[in-house]
Amino acid sequence: MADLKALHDAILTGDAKVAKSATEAALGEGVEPMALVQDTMMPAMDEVGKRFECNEYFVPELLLAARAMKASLELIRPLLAAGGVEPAGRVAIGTVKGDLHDIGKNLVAAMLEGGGYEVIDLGVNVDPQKFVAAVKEKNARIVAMSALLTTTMPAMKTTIDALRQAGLRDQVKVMVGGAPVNESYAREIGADGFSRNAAGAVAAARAL
Ligand code: B12
Repeated sequence: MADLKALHDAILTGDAKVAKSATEAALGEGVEPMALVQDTMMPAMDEVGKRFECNEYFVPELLLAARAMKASLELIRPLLAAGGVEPAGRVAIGTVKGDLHDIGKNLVAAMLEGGGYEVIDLGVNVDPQKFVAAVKEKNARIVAMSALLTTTMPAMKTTIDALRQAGLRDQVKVMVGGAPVNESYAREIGADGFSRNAAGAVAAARAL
């Protein structure tokens, strides 16, 4: 049976090597890639966050855990993206200005690719004008923004305002997400869609 606890603990302790081998083993045994992310890896990251909150972990431990999570996701991403069929539209995705968290954003990007979307990944710390440029120059039909910090959530609204000022708000749908973001905040800032997780992001994009 797949040793999911080994994967969980490898992320928790920031052991990228074990995270990778445990992921390979679990996938080899037929564990569903998305189930691995949601039932094993995300809970490990949540535990990392809790330890950080109570000063048991500090930034170096966060970085190590993120590295282990990424090592595992490198194996999972292509599997998520492999399901794609016909191009469903072009999405410009990025983590908003001031924010460097990209694990969730990368997962959402992979799921959207798997859902048939062409994804333009603008990276992290994305200036509102860069989102505007992606809509103008690359003709993105959906802008997807991620924020993991309460202090960077307002940058989502700033970006929506920038799209409006550029006269582009009517030709693009805006989708937001990230741990501190919820449905009512999405509505409050004038976004068109929200999802709590990567799996729901595809459904949210379709609904738009
Ligand atoms: C790993 C991590 C880091 C890593 C990030 C590495 C990387 N490359 O991403 C590093 C070490 C860089 C980091 C730095 C910091 N971090 Co940090 N970090 C985390 C941690 C532990 C995990 C985040 C993560 O990757 N989760 C796993 C992914 C898969 O989940 P997710 O991002 O939530 O994404 C899912 C959904 O939210 C959703 N989603 C995400 N984006 C989008 C977008 C769309 C469009 C949609 C539809 C859905 C969607 O789908 C995803 C998949 O299901 C969290 C704690 C936590 N549990 O969230 C703290 C946390 C977010 N960090 C925190 C803090 C405070 C910081 C620092 C300020 C610490 C410091 N003192 O320097 C810095 C800020 C740096 C910056 N300017 O961004 C706090 C934020 C508190 C707050 N209320 O704002 C948290 C909550 C920890 C805590 N409990 O205190 N961090």
